[in-house]
Amino acid sequence: MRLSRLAATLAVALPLVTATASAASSPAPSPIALTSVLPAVAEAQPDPGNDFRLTAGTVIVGAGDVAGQLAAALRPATGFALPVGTMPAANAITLRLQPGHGDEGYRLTIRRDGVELLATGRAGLFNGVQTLRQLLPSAIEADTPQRRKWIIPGGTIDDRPRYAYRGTMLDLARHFHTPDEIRTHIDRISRFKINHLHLHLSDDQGWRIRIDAWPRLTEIGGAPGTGVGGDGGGFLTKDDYRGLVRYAADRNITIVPEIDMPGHVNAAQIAYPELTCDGVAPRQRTDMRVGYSTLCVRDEITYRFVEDVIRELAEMTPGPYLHIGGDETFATPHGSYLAFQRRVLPLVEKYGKIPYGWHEIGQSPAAATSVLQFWGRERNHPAVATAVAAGAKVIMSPADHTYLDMEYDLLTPGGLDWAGAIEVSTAYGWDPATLLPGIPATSILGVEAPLWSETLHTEDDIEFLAFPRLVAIAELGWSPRATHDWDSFRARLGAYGPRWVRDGVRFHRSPEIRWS
Ligand code: TNX
Repeated sequence: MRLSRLAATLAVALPLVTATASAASSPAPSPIALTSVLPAVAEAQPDPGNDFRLTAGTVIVGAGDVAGQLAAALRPATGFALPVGTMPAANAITLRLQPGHGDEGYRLTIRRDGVELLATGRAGLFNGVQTLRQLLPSAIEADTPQRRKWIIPGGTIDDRPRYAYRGTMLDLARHFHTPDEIRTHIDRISRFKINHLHLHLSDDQGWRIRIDAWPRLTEIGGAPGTGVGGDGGGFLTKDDYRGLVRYAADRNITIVPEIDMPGHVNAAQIAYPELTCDGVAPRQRTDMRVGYSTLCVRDEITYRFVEDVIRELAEMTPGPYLHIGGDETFATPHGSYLAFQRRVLPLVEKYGKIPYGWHEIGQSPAAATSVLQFWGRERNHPAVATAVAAGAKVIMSPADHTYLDMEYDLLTPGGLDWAGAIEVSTAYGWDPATLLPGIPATSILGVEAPLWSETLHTEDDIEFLAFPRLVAIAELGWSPRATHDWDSFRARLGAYGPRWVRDGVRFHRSPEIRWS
């Protein structure tokens, strides 16, 4: 009942782009506008009256696995067979590779006689399919008159990303989340063309990835009771991790592993007291304080440990980046921090990966070939500017706009508040290109929204804090600057609500949005 009322509201509230089409002609116009997609598409040319209607006879044509993914996504809702073939056909959605659409871009042409999706590669096809899914009504429109169902609005979309890197982070250290929960999260985020998932795999409380050369890291650091407040615990086996890498890749997402060092290492030092300068194991810590632990920068064993960890992580990570943390090292003297980075950043390159770290690594001259993740709230950052001038690249994660673990407001449950309350308009209201003065556009790889897990326990907690704010960050990262418009964004977001309801996503019903 409630669902069908939502659906009815959705159909009425959305602008009827095809309203001018002849009412007498069949099919009836789509209730969805070509421009309603999240994140906003780069270019759209509606062609009212040229809508495509998906029917029991529609076929999907395409050689690769994305055609199968599209069919699998549409079958449950429509109840149609949607066979997948490789021979050209009528009444078809055709996926085809064609050069000229960029690494992740695509062209989608929707006409009465068929739909064609063109892309240079698999990533573009995947992105085009996400767009196509949003152009179909959501399955909850059960009482919509049959003739209005499964209509895709006519026209052409030419779309491509503003930035190559559009990420989010999940902290597995403060509260562990199982591979199943991570897969569900991957499903959710991939709908919005997020293409990197950064996993924060170690911290003071726990160590969450198996390292064969140092097995006690997970035997002790991944034991029950190693979450914040003595909760939970757990870790990923190498098979778990490799499985997640593949699952993510199928959804155009690259996993970015992080081991945080030289600070945030209390769990590692309990497992291996030789990683402290005095050789004494520290006590277990499951509180939320930061900045008190440090590796022993002058000891050679530290670098044997770090190299083993980097080598084993690099071996199971096909993606280009390996994140070595580097934040909040209040227990590491400045000179020691620089000495540490001088040895560790090149180790990442030795194993074929691009060194990536929180922006503090920018203090090191060795960071010139690294990627800095800017998480600050200040807007003038000389060390970041110097590193960028020397060649470093930047990913923008300003805490006061992108931190998904900040509370929405004083009333919503969960989240911290040190970077302020972040409602949807705050997450949306900034520009990665101009946030830091003096950083040239060519040095910015993209955006990432981190989700630290101090206050997260369940999958619902993840979803509540991530959605809808992550979609705001996805749009800043994907859509051209010229399309950014709060009123347009909030209207499209409001119309998306019923899809999250259908998918069982417990999103924050922000009072800033008029939800359908
Ligand atoms: C700061 S931002 C941290 C994390 C905490 C987070 C909580 C950053 C690089 N470090 O250690 O989990 O705040 O919001």
